Amino acid sequence: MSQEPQLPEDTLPESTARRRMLKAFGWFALASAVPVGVYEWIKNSPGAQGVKRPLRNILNANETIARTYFSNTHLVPTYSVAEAAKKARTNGYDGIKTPVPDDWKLQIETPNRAPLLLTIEDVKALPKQEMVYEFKCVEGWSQIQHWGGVRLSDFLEKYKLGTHSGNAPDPDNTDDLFRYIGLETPDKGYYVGIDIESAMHPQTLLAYELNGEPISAGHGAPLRLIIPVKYGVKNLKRIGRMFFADERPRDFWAERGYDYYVGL
Ligand SMILES: Nc1nc2c(c(=O)[nH]1)N[C@H]1C(S)=C(S)[C@@H](COP(=O)(O)O)O[C@H]1N2
Ligand SMILES: [Mo]
Repeated sequence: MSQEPQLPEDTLPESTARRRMLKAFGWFALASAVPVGVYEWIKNSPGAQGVKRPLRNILNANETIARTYFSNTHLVPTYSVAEAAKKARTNGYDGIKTPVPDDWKLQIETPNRAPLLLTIEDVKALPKQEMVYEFKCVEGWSQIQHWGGVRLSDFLEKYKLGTHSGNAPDPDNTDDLFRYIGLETPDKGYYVGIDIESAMHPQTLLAYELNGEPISAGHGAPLRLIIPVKYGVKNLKRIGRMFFADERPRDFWAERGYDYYVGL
């Protein structure tokens, strides 16, 4: 994920000085490249195309820069809504073979804290993000799709989740974050573990809309994970339970031989 600066071998300073240089380069790269990338993403995102577009762009860009948790946050390319597939492909029904429970709630568990039960309205209370990107399945197909939901990082901030301290996550204190988020369907028939770097990526969404409509049962109603830095397998449909851990949560396809991280 991270790009190493290219230094000619014969000009390498002695090791301490080199480490300092690399560190300085890292901060420079973060200061210049990341905010521009994030800004481009916001600017090109369909959700920003309202009446107040210029103002929203500025607000969103500032907000996003302030909430960039990790320096190696590369953004996946985004597209216009017109480029999205009119009918999204469906694949994988583990954990979603029964009807969506009428009394669905998002169950959230953190070690040493009382569990939290949230409704879909609690999720929708956060700023809505729309994103058109290329969804990729390890089975060899991909499709440009249009999703809507809330940023997982915004959600964790609002409900003060994902930290050992019980405070809202803080981009300046990433050591406070649990290392993994586990997600399971309500019946536990499908489950994934997500590394915190990928979970806090600004394009990772708790999605409740596909093509501007509530997500259908087959695509993961009422709420699913959309995580563009991972292959389809990690994009769990019908989230029932979310939990935080420093040990890798169990993972359906990792248990069946796939790489645990399946990153793009
Ligand atoms: N609950 C659940 N989520 C799942 C799966 C599954 O079998 N069950 N399959 C995964 C795989 S392999 C892919 S490619 C995507 C497909 O999402 P889609 O049906 O919306 O295209 O869902 C992922 N999430
Ligand atoms: Mo997949």
